[in-house]
Amino acid sequence: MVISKGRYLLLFLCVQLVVMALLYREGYRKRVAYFFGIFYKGGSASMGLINPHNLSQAGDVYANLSLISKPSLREEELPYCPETSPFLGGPIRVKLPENLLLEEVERKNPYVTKGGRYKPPDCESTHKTAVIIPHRNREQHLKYLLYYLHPFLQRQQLNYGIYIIHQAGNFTFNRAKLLNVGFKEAMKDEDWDCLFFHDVDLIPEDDRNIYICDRFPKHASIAMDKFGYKLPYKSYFGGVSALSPEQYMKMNGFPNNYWGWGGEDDDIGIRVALSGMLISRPSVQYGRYKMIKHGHDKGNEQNPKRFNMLTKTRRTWKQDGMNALQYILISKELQPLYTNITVDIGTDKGLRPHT
Ligand code: UD2
Ligand code: MN
Repeated sequence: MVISKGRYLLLFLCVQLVVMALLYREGYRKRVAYFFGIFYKGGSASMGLINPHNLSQAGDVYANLSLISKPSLREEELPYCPETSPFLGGPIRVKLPENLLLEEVERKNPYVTKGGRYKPPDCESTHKTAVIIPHRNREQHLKYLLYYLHPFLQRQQLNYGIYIIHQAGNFTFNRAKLLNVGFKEAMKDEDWDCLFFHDVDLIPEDDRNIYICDRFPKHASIAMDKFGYKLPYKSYFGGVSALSPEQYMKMNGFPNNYWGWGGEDDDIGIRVALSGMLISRPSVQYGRYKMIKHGHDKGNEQNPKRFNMLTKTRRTWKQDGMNALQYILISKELQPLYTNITVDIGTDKGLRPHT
């Protein structure tokens, strides 16, 4: 009896293997590989552990990149990337190297392609993330951010693209409107499933802060050095945040009418609540950032109307946002490390006529 039971079990296993093999041949390769992957990993995600590969270079954001290589498979044959990337290293030591050149950043990131795009060469990523950076006159900060962000995202095995949204002209800066432009232009390129809205001067300090979207809009920069690595107040939404296209459209994007410094981040936080969503956050251990020290920019003076405007968000959010966005696209260039979008967003009086 015991013997015959054993035989049946063996027969059953053989049938299973044959079915698997057939599926594999039939082009279900990825799914089967994924299935085996689950067993292989033993189901234990090791998010809390420091990868042993790089113990000697702990904290160096470039430490694990040399482990990434291109197998001799065609792109459609690549397996899905594992749930947890094997290249994560945990905390990152942030130092700002003197005399850094963009060419050096290019050299250190050989798999990044034109327009600042990347796909893992060894597996198919299940995440497509665009990073949107509002910018004017902060070239030095941009260089440092690119130096850290590219390897950071590659360690997370993401399919990603980096967009710089450059405000043309000298009129007062408008961060939130630039982010709306970034959303619109990035979505024309690709069906991104997550957008990270990222200050140019914030460097992430832990690669377990994964740049993917959550069920609710995510505020990622919850522990910044400038606020003593604590959230300054509960509804705070400034710095780095992440929304899926659905979440973004549900709140009608960001406001277009905050000119100058301040207020727009709180308005965005209020929109999240008004459209019936909550704020999601990473753990404080992971959501850590260093802000590169800077003074006040010319052309981004404090917006004195911000407190008054914030009392009106409930009445204005449905009228002002993605549905009222107007701008003139001046250029879109595919640079080696990023896509540069230069845009005329006009002034508080509206768009200037073409000349
Ligand atoms: C805080 C928030 C920021 C935003 C701002 C108020 C943090 C870390 N960030 O930043 O998200 O809500 O307050 O508006 O608390 N920029 C330029 N050129 C300029 C001016 C601004 O590129 O001339 C961009 C750049 O990406 C910068 C961002 O706008 O990081 C925010 O401006 P900031 O860094 O001067 O303001 P800060 O640090 O008080
Ligand atoms: Mn700043």
